[in-house]
Amino acid sequence: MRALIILSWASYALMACHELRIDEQCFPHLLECADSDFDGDGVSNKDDPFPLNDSCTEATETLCDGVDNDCDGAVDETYEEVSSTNQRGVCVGSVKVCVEGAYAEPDQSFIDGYEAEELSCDGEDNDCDGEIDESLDPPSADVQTGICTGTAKVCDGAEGWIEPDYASVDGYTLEAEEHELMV
Ligand SMILES: [Ca+2]
Ligand SMILES: [Ca+2]
Ligand SMILES: [Ca+2]
Ligand SMILES: [Ca+2]
Repeated sequence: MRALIILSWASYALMACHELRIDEQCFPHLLECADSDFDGDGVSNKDDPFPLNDSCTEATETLCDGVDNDCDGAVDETYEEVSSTNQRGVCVGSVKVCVEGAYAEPDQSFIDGYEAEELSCDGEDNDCDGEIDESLDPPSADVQTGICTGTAKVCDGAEGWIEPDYASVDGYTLEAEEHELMV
């Protein structure tokens, strides 16, 4: 009989806590119950969306820990964003991914404008190494005659590839250009 009474009291207490959580009210005679932690998961009853289940601690999952914290059947389907290690160039703002319960660096190939090796003349640091438009292989300039043979275009950042300053080519003269264009 005594066991039955204790069991009944516990059931009442649990039910009361459940009601307290739903109603978000704090009745004086339930304060002790609200601050208890029946399932021992470290979250007090009043803050625990599942006060009787120690693996369900969140109303909406935020932890990347391999556990279905909100008991909706999906593990780590949402989690708190953590910045990825490389925050340079087009990688600025990229975040880590959650893989098997642990944060991991993202696959950078999915980042807009990312290049494993910088290839684009676009004013962007595409390979996220801290340098913009470095070590590019420029295409040939439009004029490939006379002393201008072999000249290459110049990277002008966001403007892209532009013609070189032909006047800076050794031996260049306006007459030479006119002559070459007439040939
Ligand atoms: Ca979940
Ligand atoms: Ca989780
Ligand atoms: Ca770069
Ligand atoms: Ca670039």
